[in-house]
Amino acid sequence: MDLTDRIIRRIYLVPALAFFAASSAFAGENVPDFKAGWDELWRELMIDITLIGIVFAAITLYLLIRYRRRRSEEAGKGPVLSPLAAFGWVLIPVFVFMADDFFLAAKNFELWNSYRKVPANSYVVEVEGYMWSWDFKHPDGTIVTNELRVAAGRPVHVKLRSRDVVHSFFIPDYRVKWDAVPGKENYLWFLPKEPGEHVMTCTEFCGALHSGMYAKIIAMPPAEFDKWLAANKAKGGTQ
Ligand SMILES: [Cu+2]
Repeated sequence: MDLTDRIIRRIYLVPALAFFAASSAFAGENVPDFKAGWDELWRELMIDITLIGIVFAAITLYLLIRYRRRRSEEAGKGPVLSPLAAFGWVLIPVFVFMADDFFLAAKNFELWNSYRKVPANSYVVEVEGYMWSWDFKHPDGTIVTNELRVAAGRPVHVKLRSRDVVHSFFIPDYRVKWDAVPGKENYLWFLPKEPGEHVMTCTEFCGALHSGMYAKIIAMPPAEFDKWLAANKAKGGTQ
């Protein structure tokens, strides 16, 4: 298989793989998996720009060496292109690059749409950021600072506010991030698939203790979470 074949096969393979990845991510449950979608898109982007970069660099290098000036008095005598040929030499490489660009942009918008569409059965948490902590308010009124406990397997709808300056709510493991802006309610959602602990951190420089403005996201087995919520309510609802 020569190089052209490989490149062509890859061009056909990319949408096919992406389609299967997307359909399998949506098949198991109705909730899309941001981590898989985001990582897939990132990998795709890295592979594609590397491949395109190598091809373009190799062609440039070849032309530089092939048509270099060998003697100081040598005058160039490059081939004269017809207007149509010149147009083609510009248009074809641009088309190759842009086709990949549009493909990635389309995948990106598809993922983006699912980021903005909160699943109907989500657990709603009101989150308020302030210098330099996070308050998490559960539907029963419980407020916990710098720690959010949720039930694994159920999507979490975060309603996001700021008490003072611009903060940003970021859970790296779940690939979600959104700004908390004073005077405005923003939102995001994520799915804690498995029980476990994750870091949630402020990712907008917001003053001297910005680096200490982080919290724990603790995804618990649903039965344990219900117990925790009930016990917490019995204690008076705040921690
Ligand atoms: Cu902050």
